[in-house]
Amino acid sequence: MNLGFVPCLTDADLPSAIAGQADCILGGVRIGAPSAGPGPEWPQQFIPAPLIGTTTDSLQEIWRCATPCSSGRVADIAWRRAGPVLYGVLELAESDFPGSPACSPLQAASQEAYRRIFRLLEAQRLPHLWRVWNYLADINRETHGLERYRQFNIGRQDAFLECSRGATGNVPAACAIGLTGGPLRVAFMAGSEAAVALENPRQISAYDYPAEYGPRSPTFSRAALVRLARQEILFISGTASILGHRTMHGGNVAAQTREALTNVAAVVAEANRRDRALPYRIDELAYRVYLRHATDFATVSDVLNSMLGAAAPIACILGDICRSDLLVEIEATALHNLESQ
Ligand code: 3EB
Repeated sequence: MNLGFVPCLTDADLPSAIAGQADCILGGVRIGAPSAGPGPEWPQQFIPAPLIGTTTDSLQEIWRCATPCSSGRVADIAWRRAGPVLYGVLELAESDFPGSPACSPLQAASQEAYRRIFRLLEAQRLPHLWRVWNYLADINRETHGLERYRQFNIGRQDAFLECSRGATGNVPAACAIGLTGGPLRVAFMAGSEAAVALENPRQISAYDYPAEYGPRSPTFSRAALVRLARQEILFISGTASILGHRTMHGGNVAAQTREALTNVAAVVAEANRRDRALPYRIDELAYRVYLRHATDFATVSDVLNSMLGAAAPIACILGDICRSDLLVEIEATALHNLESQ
């Protein structure tokens, strides 16, 4: 089993990346405009958020393997599997969840989404959730007396606890980004082997955030390092301008970008502490950068270029960050082939 990871593909690039072997695409994402024709046959998360700073109106990312995948659809999850690795996509409309005074529709939908994912993983005997990509409408809006991101955190944590997974320590890498509307959209990667969960020495673990950020802490680790037979994946979670548990540089997007990238570098250093043979470099990662304001693009782009060089593949996306005072969030992924390097 050999995986390939191809970020930042335009529609024109896609055919050569697929190389006529669509049954070998484990899954992926499409960011920006919807596809002109029918969607692909692999599980694809669609993120209907504008791309910034590019003339292309959509970008895709794919995870590929060398042999055809098995696939299925259960409980609204579209999934594909290649041996010990599974990629899945799920969308749940909040309107399908009536909620109650004690539990908002978003909280209920979030809990149900994770419950369904955990059930699938048990059924597939691939119990280890490595990375989750969460997108939800109006993430900073307050309803039911609580910001929607905080509602999501309650539902997510309840599902981890209900499914006996624990909500601290060895939890997946993740991101949680706000869009202007639409269902709760969750994509995930999971496998037969546990990932090594990494934390950032510059930050308090998110699962230990104090109550000022909501009644339940978010359930994610700063990064997940996945060891496969001949490969390794580094998933770096959404990373922002947070030191300890506090937002830094309110209102200063250049300083927030520098702080967030310094946090990414600190997480990369943590990965390298456990992985002596083949160090990761911040200029080799594939990035998604979320901006709250499209008008900040030039400023953010200058900082990214000066810290990463101009060659790094970066998708810049208009999206809301889960704290109102955060202007930018950065996530990154890398795949290493252990033998060929
Ligand atoms: C932070 O560090 C910024 O709730 O899954 C980053 C990555 C953030 C993941 C999540 C939230 C999440 O707290 C926000």
